[in-house]
Amino acid sequence: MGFKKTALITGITGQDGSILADFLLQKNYKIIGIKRRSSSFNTERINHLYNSKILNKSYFPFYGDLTDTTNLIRIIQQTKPHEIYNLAAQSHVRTSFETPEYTANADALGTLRLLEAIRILKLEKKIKFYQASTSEIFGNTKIPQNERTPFAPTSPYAISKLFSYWTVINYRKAYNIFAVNGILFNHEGERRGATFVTRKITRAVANYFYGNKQILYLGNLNARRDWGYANDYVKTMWLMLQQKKPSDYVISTGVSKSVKDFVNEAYNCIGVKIIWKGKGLGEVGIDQKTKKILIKIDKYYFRPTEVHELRGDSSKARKELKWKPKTSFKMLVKSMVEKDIQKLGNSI
Ligand code: NAP
Ligand code: G4F
Repeated sequence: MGFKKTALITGITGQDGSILADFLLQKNYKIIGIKRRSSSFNTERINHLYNSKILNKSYFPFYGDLTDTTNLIRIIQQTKPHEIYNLAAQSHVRTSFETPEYTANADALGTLRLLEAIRILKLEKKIKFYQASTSEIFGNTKIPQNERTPFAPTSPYAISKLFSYWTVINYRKAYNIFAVNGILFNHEGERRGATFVTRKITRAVANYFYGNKQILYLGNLNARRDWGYANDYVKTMWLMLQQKKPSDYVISTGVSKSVKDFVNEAYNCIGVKIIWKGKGLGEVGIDQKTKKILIKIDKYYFRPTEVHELRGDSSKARKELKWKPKTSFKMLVKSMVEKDIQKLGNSI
């Protein structure tokens, strides 16, 4: 089978890696995926690719880890990809406060290791490099944030990602590598990890739909995020690598909503109106009809330092990449809730 190009995806078992793989397979790419060894299955999102390996021989998995330099060099040497998408990361902000050293090792040094591997193998002119940067690097700065906004990271995760951001720019300037940062704002979807707030909420709604009365415990309800749809966003990763010149881009919807807005919208999808009572740690969300308490606050989910609001200005991407998001907040929430209802329905 004549492949157009070969793409190496780190983090292929994650939300974005799996969606990007689907996208690139449709573009006739050969996919090299790096996955970690795990004691339990971590390939739920990419199991369908194993079939494409058998049918089309287009997906080739390798065991690897961003903390293991020799393994990264070997995989790149062996596979010689045209494009590398570095999506692997310890991507949970709250967890990064508990595992700061590991987070820095994977999220900061991991990027450096990949870029050094390109240099060591003398592939600077042959490989284009995409780095999964994040709106978290802005921290609590003026809204809306764009490519010119100063950075103020407020977590070990964001600090590690900012190290990677600058490393990409340095390697681009110093060694002429086509390397770019996609500064993506929060993007969610049916494959979102269950510990991120959106999926945590849509799974709770699905449970309630089937009569499970378990209470949903959340942290800061007032944080605001610019939530887009992951399936709209992965295309921009590819677009950035198809430009004539490497450059960094903010990808966002331009609309921010609070965690409480997300909860209201998600329960609304199953015809439940939430009313809020109390304040601070005592605030509760109640089903207006049944008067049952559905949501409570648990201080465990608060972060030592919080980013209060993220809202992106993606004018540069809209103009230069000719991209805009297709999915509204309402459509995103509906799609996630419906998928969780379907999934749970299949399992009971
Ligand atoms: P995700 O679902 O948490 O996926 C992370 C991926 O990285 C998983 O495949 C995970 O493997 C892998 N991984 C973690 N540590 C690793 C290591 N040391 N070595 C190799 N692989 C490792 O994250 P996502 O939402 O798809 O996000 C993709 C990337 O974009 C991440 O870098 C994230 O920080 C960044 N980002 C995400 C968003 C967002 O809103 N989703 C926004 C901006 C930036 P396992 O499956 O084995 O855990
Ligand atoms: O869903 P979250 O954990 O996502 P967060 O922290 O914004 O990070 C995500 O987006 C970043 C892009 O800006 C990515 F770089 C990163 O990898 C990840 O994908 O939390 C969203 C908000 C926060 O303000 C958090 O404090 O929701 C608040 N929240 C309230 N209750 C909660 C909870 N977050 C989680 N995870 N769990 C809760 O119970």
